[in-house]
Amino acid sequence: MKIGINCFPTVGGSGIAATQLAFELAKKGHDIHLVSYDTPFLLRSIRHPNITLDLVDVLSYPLFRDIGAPYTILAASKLVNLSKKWNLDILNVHYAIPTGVSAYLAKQVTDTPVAITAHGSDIHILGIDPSYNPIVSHVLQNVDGISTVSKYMKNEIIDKFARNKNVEVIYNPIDTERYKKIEGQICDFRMKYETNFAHVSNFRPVKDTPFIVEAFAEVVKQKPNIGLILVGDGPERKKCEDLANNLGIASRVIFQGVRSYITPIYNCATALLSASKNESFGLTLAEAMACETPAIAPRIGGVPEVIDHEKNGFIYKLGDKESLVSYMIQLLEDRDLKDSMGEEGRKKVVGNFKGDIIADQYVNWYNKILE
Ligand code: GMT
Repeated sequence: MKIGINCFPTVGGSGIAATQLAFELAKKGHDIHLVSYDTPFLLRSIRHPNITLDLVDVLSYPLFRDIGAPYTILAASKLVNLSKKWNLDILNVHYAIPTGVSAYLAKQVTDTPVAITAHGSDIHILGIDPSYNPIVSHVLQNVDGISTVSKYMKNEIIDKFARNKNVEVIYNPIDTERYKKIEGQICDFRMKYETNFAHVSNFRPVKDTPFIVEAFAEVVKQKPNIGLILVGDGPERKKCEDLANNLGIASRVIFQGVRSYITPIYNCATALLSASKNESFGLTLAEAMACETPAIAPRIGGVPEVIDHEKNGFIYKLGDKESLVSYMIQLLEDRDLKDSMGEEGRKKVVGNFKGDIIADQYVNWYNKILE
C-alpha cells in the first residue's frame, strides 16, 4: 500500500507512535510517506528505505505576523500534492488537530480516503473546547475512519463526538527489540545509586511530576540508598528541581533531559513511576514493561489497559501518595516480586503491543476503510 502518515515531529507520544508505525509498515513492504513540519524525533534514530519524509512548507507572510502561518492550509496543500504525486491509497493522520482538518480538506480535492488516529488531548482537551469543537466534530463525523489507542479513548470519542461512528481501538506499537532487558554493564548515564526509580515525561502539568518527587522523598525516609532518574523536559521541570532542593533530596534526584535512547534507564529502574492525571495509553509505561521494569501509575484513562494491577505492575488511586509509596517500598523489599512482575510485563507487551502485530491491525483497518 502507499500510505501517507502525518504526525507531530516533537518528542510527544503521538509522534513517536506514528513514526514507529511507519517503520513497522515499511518493514512489511509498504510505501510510507511521513508528513510533518520537521524531522520526527524517532526518525532521527531509525530509518528505512521505504520511508520518505515529506516536510510541510511553513510559508509565512507579513500579514500573518500576529496569527502565524496558516498551518492547516499548508498541510492540506502538502497532502494534496503528495496524494497526486504518489497516488496514495490512504492518509492516516495522527492527532486530530489541526491536520485531521487538513486531510479532510485534501480529500475534497483528491478523494484520497482519510483515517484519523486520535491520541488524547486532541479529543478530551482541545476537541471539546468551543474554539475547535464545531470543526473537529464535523471532521470526525465525516472522515472515512477513526481509530484510537485505548478502549477508554474509544468511549470518549463516541460520547463526545461521533455517536454513530465505528471507532477502531488499535493500541500503540512498541519496538520490543529496542525496549528489552539488557544483561551486563548498562550504565551509560550519570547514576549515583545502584537502586533507582525512573520517570519519563514532558513535565506538563497533566503529568504531575512534582507528585513523583514528593512520593520519592517519602520513600527515602525509609530507604536512604536510592535515586530518582527524571527523563525529559518541560514546563514543570524547574518546579521539580526546586522541590527536590526544598525536600533535601536534590543530590539523589538526577535530571537527564530529553534522551533518544532510554532503554538503559528503564533497565536500571526498580519501577517506572507515573502520576499522570490523564493518559489515554501511556507509552512510557509500556516501554518500561518491555524492559521487564514494572510500572506504577494512577487508575486513569487507558492505564488499566496497559498495566494489570498486581500482575505486571501497580495501579493506585489518583493522588493517593501513601499507596504509591507503599508499592515502591514493596518492590524495593521484594526482588522476586519485581522480577516476576517484570517478566509478566514483557509478556503483556509482546503479546499485545508488539510493533509487528499492531502494524497488521492498522493494515486490516486501512483495508476495511478502502473496501
Ligand atoms: O494527548 C497529549 O497530551 C499528547 C499526546 C502526545 O502526542 O504525546 O499524548 C497522548 O498520546 C500518546 C500516544 O498515543 C499516549 O501514550 C498518551 O497517553 C496521550 N496523552 C494523554 O492522553 C495525556
